[in-house]
Amino acid sequence: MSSRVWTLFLAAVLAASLPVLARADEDILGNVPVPGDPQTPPDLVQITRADFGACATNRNFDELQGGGTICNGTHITNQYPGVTFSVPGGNCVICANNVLGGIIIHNSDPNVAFVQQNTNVCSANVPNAVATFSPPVLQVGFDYFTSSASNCTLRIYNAANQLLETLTLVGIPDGGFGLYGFIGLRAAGSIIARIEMQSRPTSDPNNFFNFSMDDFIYQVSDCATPTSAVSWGFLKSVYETD
Ligand SMILES: [Ca+2]
Ligand SMILES: [Ca+2]
Repeated sequence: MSSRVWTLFLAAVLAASLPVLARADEDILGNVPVPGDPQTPPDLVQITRADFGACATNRNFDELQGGGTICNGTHITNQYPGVTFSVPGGNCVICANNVLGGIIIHNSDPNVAFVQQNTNVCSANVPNAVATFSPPVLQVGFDYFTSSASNCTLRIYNAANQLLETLTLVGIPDGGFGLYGFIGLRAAGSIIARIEMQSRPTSDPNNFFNFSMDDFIYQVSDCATPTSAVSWGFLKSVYETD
């Protein structure tokens, strides 16, 4: 290797190892807002599945009748108290899918929730799947399974339909199909009334891709811990005989 080539090589290695500076248009989570997505304070906090407590509700979709990619399995809509799922704007649906669930590795089997967003399976490229909470929740998240070179976006709205936060992540290889990861956000209070879920190819932000989600988890508020007085009251009620 000549000295000039060696110098260029070292410069390339150095450039690759330099920290990436935050862009001015990044929010506090390091996400670059999508054009047209206003960022309304206050920002929410990115969380992992470990940040959910024992009182959280997890929907694994595994009790539903699973089907194939054309959504001949159960359509996921209003089966669950507290949360309603929909795909506004066309005939795209969310459905229990055990074919994809069998191919994908990092999901709870048999089913994933397959989210139609693309004209290869439904009528229109629709931008969002929606989950609406009643009552509003403190935090929400889910495992996502996208095509390769695609991302997953989670948008949070309050009951006044104000956009509170947008988080976009790219997963890591699932090994069975595409990319997977967990995406979740926590608010300062129980104000999350609606979320939008979306996957786009990283090369074309104006297109939308079908994706899957699983183990959709939400928590209305911080989980209460029993006090000693409650425990004592419970013990008394159990042991008192007079
Ligand atoms: Ca699987
Ligand atoms: Ca599942």
